Amino acid sequence: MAILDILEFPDPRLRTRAKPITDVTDHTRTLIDDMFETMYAAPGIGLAATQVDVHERLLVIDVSEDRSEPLVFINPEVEILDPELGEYDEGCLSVPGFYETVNRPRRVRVTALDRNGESFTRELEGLLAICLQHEIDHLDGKLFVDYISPLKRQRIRKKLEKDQRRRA
Ligand code: QAP
Ligand code: CO
Repeated sequence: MAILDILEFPDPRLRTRAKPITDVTDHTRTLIDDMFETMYAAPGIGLAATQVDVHERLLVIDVSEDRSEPLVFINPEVEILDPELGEYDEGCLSVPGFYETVNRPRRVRVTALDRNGESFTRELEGLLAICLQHEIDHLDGKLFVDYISPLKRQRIRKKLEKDQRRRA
């Protein structure tokens, strides 16, 4: 297993649109294991392949208190079940140190492949529904900061660029 490097905003690679996975192979499963290790180490509740510079439609989530419910979604497709929006203070491993309120549909149905390439469908609500939509956004090159005001986004970009220069 390996801890992977996480791309940080405003890295242009985070804007890449990920491609569907045609075959779920041992290579895919190794990536999944590395993504969980990376997410748990961070620590985070969700990680999309885009964030580790792999542009395939794959994401992992664990919103459980005791980190015991790893969920894998490959080629996820989401359907909004309830147009009602809920607000949540979202963060992101690619935007470290910043949290902003984002509104998203509260209830969704997702169809995806699991780590064995088997299709499944689940109805989600609460933090899991929010997190799934946040991670699918990554696969489409979108970040939660795209939903906030340009002024706030600019402020976050400047601060992170400064941190990144300091570390370089
Ligand atoms: C996405 O985010 C998410 O700023 C997952 O310094 C978050 O795991 C979806 C993290 C909230 C919905 C609601 C963020 C860790 C982790 C930071 C994460 C940080 C360290 C973020
Ligand atoms: Co994120």
